Amino acid sequence: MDYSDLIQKLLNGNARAVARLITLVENDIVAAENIINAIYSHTGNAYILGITGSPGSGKSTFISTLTKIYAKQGKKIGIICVDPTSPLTGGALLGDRIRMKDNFSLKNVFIRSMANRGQLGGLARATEDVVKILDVYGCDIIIVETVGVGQSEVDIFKSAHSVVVLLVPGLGDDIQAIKAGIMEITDIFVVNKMDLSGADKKIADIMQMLELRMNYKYESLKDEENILLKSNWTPEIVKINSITGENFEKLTELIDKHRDFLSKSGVMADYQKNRIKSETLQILKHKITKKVEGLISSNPTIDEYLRLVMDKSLDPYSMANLIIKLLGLE
Ligand SMILES: Nc1nc2c(ncn2[C@@H]2O[C@H](COP(=O)(O)OP(=O)(O)OP(=O)(O)O)[C@@H](O)[C@H]2O)c(=O)[nH]1
Ligand SMILES: [Mg+2]
Repeated sequence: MDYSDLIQKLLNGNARAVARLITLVENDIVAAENIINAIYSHTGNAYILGITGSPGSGKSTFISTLTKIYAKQGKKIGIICVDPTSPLTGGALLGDRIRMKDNFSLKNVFIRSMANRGQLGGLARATEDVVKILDVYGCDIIIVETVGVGQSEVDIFKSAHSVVVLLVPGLGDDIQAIKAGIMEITDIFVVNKMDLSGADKKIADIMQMLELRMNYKYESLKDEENILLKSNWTPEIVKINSITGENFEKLTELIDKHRDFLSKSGVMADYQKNRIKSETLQILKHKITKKVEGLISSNPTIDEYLRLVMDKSLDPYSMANLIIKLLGLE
């Protein structure tokens, strides 16, 4: 199919074309390939913010307040709500919230929800593509919000320039919950709901946790995931109130500070290389899996191997090695 008309509209800033293209890259990996191929040279202008926090920590409130600040500065904002656990959409609700508050116009704001509807090539792959479309659409800032914790989030955030994690006063559980994976890639810790008691205690807890982690995180992380850490960015901590907007000035300063850091320290190039590598790996995984699945489902040699494994004259590892040979991947 020819997407040049849609892509031209995208380049002209047509929001309906954005929505159509996003649906295409989400549902059709061949379309995704063609579309990304056509728009890739126009990408690279947006600043990508990854935002996460446990349920109820105030992500939606936070994003709507932050979005309004950026929109007031004349920026165009893209928001992608990624919820791997739910087929439901949070984007409509967020849109309502942003609209509701002060009758704010959504003219320069594009919101999209994504859930794991068995996205071909994975949710992280689809999210990467949506980010690129919003980038080409002309978004200055792209906010990627994820719900939940775990590897899927880490994968999704590999494309973010700055990662912001929301915590709330009280309960130590939220720190526990985000320990794995996300902690190491967090650039700014935000203690939301500073109006509640215990905000300063939470800041102290975060500092303590960071100190503990500093000691061994270098060994525990793979080299390529380590670039930002190695380059001496100490995660910042700030307390805010997302309802009133208190301390948001400080927060946006910290985001700018991290952005400056990335460009001035020369980390950006390494970072970009790392990002392309991990993205390509995702694509390769998908393509190779497809190839292998195709081969396994319709190949007499494989049937023969299967029989051998069933007879116990071959084991599954050896069979896998034979398949790798068959694919010429040795
Ligand atoms: N007191 C106080 N309440 C807040 C603040 N920010 C958000 N809230 C409230 O916290 C509740 C949850 O906020 P949401 O923005 O829906 O949180 P969320 O993280 O998006 O929640 P989920 O989408 O369910 O994961 C709402 O009742 C908000 O009004 C804050 O700074 N102070
Ligand atoms: Mg929410």
